[in-house]
Amino acid sequence: MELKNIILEKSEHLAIVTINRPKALNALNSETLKDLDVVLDDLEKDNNIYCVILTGSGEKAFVAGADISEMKDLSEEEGRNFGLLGNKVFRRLEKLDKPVIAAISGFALGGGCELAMACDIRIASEKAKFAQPEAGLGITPGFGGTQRLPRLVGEGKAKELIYTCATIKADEALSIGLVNKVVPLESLMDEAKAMASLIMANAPIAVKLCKDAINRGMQVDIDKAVEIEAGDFGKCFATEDQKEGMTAFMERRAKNFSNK
Ligand code: DAK
Repeated sequence: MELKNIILEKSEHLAIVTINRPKALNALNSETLKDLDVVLDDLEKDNNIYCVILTGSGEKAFVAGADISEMKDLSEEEGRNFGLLGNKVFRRLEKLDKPVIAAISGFALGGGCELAMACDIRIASEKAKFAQPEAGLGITPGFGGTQRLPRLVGEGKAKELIYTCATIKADEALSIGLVNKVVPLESLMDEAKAMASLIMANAPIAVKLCKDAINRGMQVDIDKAVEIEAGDFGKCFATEDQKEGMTAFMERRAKNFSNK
């Protein structure tokens, strides 16, 4: 697997994916999106990985958006292809059968904010800044911003942010529910790893099915959503980890999950 703009590291059950184009503040060009696609192929197949942290290299930016220098002269067809590639990759990330924590050091703008929103959980440093500046560039958010932002922060706030292109700081992002937690920059990765450890202490298949139930259930009405939940709940009873989790509770001993 040869990656040009992404570093993939694995340690025990944790994978850390770092977008690594610091000279362009980690802006997403098509090369980087293709790298991410390859990384997702790998993570999808790797049953030994239970949780993923997605971050940007350097302290200044998580991702400063889609690459404006690449987008500037796109034709309509090229623009559509770029958008299709980005949307395909973001959707794969959102549906990955492992939880993904975005660790956001600095700028998360445009496609960067959208990438963070395609993750399950967002932890921001106190220096992080968020915006959807697309309307100021003559475009609409194209990697899911018009859809995921209102689902996360509500329609009114999403419209305000998208129409005004306002940049907000980490504390405001926390207050509107765009991020889960704000931490000092120095402890960003430690905090992300600590949250990953809490997640990885639980039964991986159950966590995966929780993600599936939440993601699919949020897109349908409540009657269908509880059917989805019941289906995923049922699947747990075909796992060894359900027996182990409940037996360990009854026997008052530590559980030992096997991801089976
Ligand atoms: N693209 C390309 N290069 C970028 C970049 C970006 N988004 N952001 C920064 N850079 C580059 C700068 O050009 C500069 O490169 P050099 O000049 O050194 O070669 C380097 O990174 C450092 O940036 P600055 O010199 O500008 O650093 P400052 O500290 O002065 O400013 C900044 C930092 C983050 C405030 C500023 O760089 C900035 O405003 N960047 C652009 C932020 C932005 O507008 N992002 C949103 C991009 S639009 C679509 C799908 C998705 C999208 C669109 C369509 N389709 C469906 C087709 C998504 C669109 C976006 O994300």
